[in-house]
Amino acid sequence: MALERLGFDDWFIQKSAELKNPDGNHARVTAVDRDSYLIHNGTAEIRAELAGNLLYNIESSIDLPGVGDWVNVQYYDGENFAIIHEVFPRKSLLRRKTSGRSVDYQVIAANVDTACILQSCDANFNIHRLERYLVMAVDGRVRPVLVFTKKDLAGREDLARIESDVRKAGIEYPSLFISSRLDDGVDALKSIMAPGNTFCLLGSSGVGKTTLLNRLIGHNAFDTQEVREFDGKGRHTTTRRQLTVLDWGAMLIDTPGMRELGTIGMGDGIDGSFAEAADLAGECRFADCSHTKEDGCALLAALEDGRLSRERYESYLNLKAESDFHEMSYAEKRKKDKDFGKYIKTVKKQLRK
Ligand SMILES: Nc1nc2c(ncn2[C@@H]2O[C@H](COP(=O)(O)OP(=O)(O)OP(=O)(O)O)[C@@H](O)[C@H]2O)c(=O)[nH]1
Ligand SMILES: [Mg+2]
Ligand SMILES: [Zn+2]
Repeated sequence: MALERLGFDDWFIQKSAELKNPDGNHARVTAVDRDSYLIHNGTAEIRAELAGNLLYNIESSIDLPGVGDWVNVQYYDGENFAIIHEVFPRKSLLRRKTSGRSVDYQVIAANVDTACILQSCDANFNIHRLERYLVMAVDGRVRPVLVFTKKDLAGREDLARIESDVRKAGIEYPSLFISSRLDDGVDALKSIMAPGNTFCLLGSSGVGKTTLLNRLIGHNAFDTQEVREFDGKGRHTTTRRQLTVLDWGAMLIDTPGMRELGTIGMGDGIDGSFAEAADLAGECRFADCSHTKEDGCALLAALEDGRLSRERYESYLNLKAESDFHEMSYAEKRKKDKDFGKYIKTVKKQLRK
């Protein structure tokens, strides 16, 4: 299998010129499990680890290779093992705030063309969660597709409610209702999964990401587990991010279900997925309008005359506030890290004198 079949196109060929070693061995990261990696070079999947130098020079966990990244590697042990030396620039990136109080990003997957955002029709459907996933995708330059799973567990009214909630929220991305159990709607998804393109499954634990992957593979290649009886939540069965090349040539990344979906510094993603609200915000009289009380606020005017729904207005402001707040702390943290780096360098220099 040539590298092109794994998605290495003109864009990456061009970007390779920016690397420290443009002529290195290129490969794609296919699995990440803490500090151990798998890479594919078109011929074989090989175990890999990070070069000490790469680890030493990163400023943030976002700079670490993630599943889907293109990397430069050096082979050892007769091509049975590789060391990752460099990460290619990314065409697109799904990332999220690391969980807990730290303000940093974590790579979910890189160089993804389409994100399949899964919610199950029975219990998991939540319009605000959906909005967060959309922000994440749009912010990362990834095309979203909404996939509503476990159609077999939902009644006609449930499906109608989901459709109308999505419409009311002004969400216009393509959507599919499927049942992996009954193999219903899976072909429709398959038909949009073009060879050479990379897809990523996103969604809470238990919505049926891995079950869908197994369906597309044709057998139960990966573990799945019943959701919990008492609250219908998943059991966090999948623990590593993994890229599978499907037999018709499309690639699909399965991910562990996410507990938290913080949006730091995702202003672009928010403006992209709330385009009409963002356009209105551009028309406010004051550039620093808070859209809550000012005269000449275009958002408030649109809210008043019904062009913008209250739900949409509130989601937009909430996500913006969260994103801006974290952006500020993130910028501060980066600056501190940088200052600290400079300080270490000066100390080292002085020691050498
Ligand atoms: N009724 C029904 N159950 C399904 C369907 N798809 C998946 N399930 C069940 O939902 C449960 C959870 O599925 P998984 O595929 O493990 O969920 P996941 O999203 O991969 O979860 P994590 O790996 O924990 O993130 C399993 O018991 C599946 O059999 C479906 O279409 N219909
Ligand atoms: Mg899973
Ligand atoms: Zn305003």
